[in-house]
Amino acid sequence: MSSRHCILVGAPVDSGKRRTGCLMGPDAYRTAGLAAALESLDHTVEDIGNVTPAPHAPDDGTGPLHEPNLTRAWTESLSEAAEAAMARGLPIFLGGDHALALGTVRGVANHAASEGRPLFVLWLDAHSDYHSLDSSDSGNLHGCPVRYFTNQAQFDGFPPVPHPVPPENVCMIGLRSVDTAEREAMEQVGIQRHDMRDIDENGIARPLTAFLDKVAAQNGMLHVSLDVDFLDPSVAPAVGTTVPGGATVREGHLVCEILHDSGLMTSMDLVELNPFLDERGRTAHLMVDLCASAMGRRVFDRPTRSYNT
Ligand code: 6HN
Ligand code: MN
Ligand code: MN
Ligand code: MN
Repeated sequence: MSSRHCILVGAPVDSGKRRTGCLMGPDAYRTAGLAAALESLDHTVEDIGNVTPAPHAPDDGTGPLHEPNLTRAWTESLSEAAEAAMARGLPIFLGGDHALALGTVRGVANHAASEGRPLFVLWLDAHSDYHSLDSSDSGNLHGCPVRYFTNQAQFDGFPPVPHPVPPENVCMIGLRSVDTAEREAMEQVGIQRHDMRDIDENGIARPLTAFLDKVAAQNGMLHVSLDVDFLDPSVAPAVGTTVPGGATVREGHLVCEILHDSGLMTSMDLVELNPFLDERGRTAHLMVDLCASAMGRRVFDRPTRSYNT
């Protein structure tokens, strides 16, 4: 990948679940040296600071959903920020919990449509985040973004998604905690889903490169959403929804290195980091290192598969 203009967009969303702390995520990434890491790879970096939620009525704490008004307000403002940043460079959204993807993917999809190109989404996560507002048992909206941006259910009160991502354009890797309602709903659509067993048996490169081949063949744009809990909790403890048996440090880097070599990634979310749960910043540093790999950090140059030929 040649030099890019990276736009750091702080998205301190903490309304997508009950346990708080993700609001500190953007500053943890800054403290861990994300901008300097990207600059050392010859990218230009612009940190636009933190987005704030659109005006909204306060949540009254009644009803099955946790903070729907605030999450809706984040969806509106992040969607706008994402669309604007896409027009100027490669946005990296510093979360914030995964509810931020309701907004970021909506906005990125608007931009892709304006370019007349299809959008693809790579979802790196222990969870499928495919709940509708009705199917969620927890009422936590960080478990809902994929269902929302693929337009597979009504999200009453949320802004409509003008350019939904087709389910066939979504690839999930790292799954090991999928609720029954999510599994049943996913069986109806063509999302590519790779659980940890799949990765154990086949390796992580194979499903990824198959997906990237598809993105390249359609001249697609690619949004990558990296949830901290994609990684094993032994190496990435700073997340509220740990699930054992996750990706190793090397599997994480390999995904990011292959992403870089593909030259296909056009935007990225770093989500669910809860610095309050971290150990001396190690998870924040690992996420920064993964982002650096996705943006070109490597030990040696190597001949790579060619995409977009
Ligand atoms: N995440 N499926 C669970 C729920 O509450 O809906 C967990 C969601 C986790 C959300 O990974 O961003
Ligand atoms: Mn809350
Ligand atoms: Mn998630
Ligand atoms: Mn997760």
